[in-house]
Amino acid sequence: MTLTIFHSRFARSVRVRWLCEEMGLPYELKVVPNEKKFLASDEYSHIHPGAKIPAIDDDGLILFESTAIMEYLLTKPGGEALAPQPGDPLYGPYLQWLHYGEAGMGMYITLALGHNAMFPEDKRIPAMAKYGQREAEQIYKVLDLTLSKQDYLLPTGFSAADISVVYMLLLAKFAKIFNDAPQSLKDYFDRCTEREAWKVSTAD
Ligand SMILES: N[C@@H](CCC(=O)N[C@@H](CS)C(=O)NCC(=O)O)C(=O)O
Repeated sequence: MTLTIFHSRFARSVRVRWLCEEMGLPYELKVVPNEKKFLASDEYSHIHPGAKIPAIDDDGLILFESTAIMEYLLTKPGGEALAPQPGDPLYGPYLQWLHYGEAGMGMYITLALGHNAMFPEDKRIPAMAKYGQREAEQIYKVLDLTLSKQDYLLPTGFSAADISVVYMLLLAKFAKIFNDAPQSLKDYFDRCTEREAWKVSTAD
């Protein structure tokens, strides 16, 4: 039984790896270049035809989309400690935050990342960067409503939802739009990234 994670440093595969580390789930890391040339190659397109990272190969079952992979892996032993189960009153809020990290936050923060930092200077569009930043400020308000009152997104403590959201806050840092975030979010980011599993998952 082998679980392979297709990973590149600081890519969304960090979420998957972090989760496996927290769950104590054994995995093999396949480090791939985060470059279109490789991602669109024949070698990788049978893993992710959309040319993105992450993907996993779980004993022959190939899956992509980081938060979907998380939901899938959380059904394995060790997952219950990091995810409320259906029937639990926190199941709904947990799903909300798990998906907010990618579906609700991803587009805007990625826009700011591209147009503030990642694209070559002559390809950056300031209006797009500003749009991403404005939306990120709204996102920060949403998160602050909860994180100014409790240490983690769920009142019961650290969960997989934090893995999803904290990863996106890392991209907000890379996008240079995290400096103005409320102190509650900065403290939250520091609290979650003190975890050994985070350190391992972002080391290489
Ligand atoms: N919604 C997808 C996004 C995947 C994604 O955009 N991954 C980035 C790395 S974090 C990527 O593969 N970028 C390479 C490219 O777009 O060429 C997920 O959560 O897995």
